[in-house]
Amino acid sequence: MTAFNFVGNCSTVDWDTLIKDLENHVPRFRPPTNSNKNISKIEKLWNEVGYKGKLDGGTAEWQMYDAGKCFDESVVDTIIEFAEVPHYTYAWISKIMPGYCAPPHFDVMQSDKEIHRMHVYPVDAQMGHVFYVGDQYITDYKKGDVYVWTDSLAWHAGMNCGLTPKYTLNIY
Ligand SMILES: O=C(O)CCC(=O)C(=O)O
Ligand SMILES: [Fe+2]
Repeated sequence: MTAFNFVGNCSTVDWDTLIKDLENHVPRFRPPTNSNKNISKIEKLWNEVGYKGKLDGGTAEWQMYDAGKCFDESVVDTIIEFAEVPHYTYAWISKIMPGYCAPPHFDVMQSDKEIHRMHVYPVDAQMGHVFYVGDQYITDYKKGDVYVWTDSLAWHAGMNCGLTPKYTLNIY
């Protein structure tokens, strides 16, 4: 069984404009600093093995641009229609700057509906942009490529050891 399946390339979204326009919005920054006492089990694991958030002088940082706030939700509607998925609950574009990562984790999302976990690449594959789900990696992809995950709770991580910002559209 594979961790995710390729649905196809969705070229009806203006990906270049979407990414460029994110610069006019303020993202949420993750993870919070370690001095926050309510750290999760996963953040404890990160600390144990040596990851540190950027605010604590480390290399873990990813930014989240939420659909409906930082970009138009119609983009997500286009994707789920393209993938023949009935609904979504959450969607954001993650951005990881060169030298930073989203350490291994799984996302537990609160929803009364079934979660259809997907990810979409808004930019063609670039040198040093790493993303894995379970034991599966994709290195050769085009902007607009849509993937549906087999297990919405799969472990995954992203790392940017390249020279340009790394973007992913995450849908739940
Ligand atoms: O952008 C990435 O590589 C990972 C982002 C991610 O896992 C998340 O936002 O939950
Ligand atoms: Fe995630």
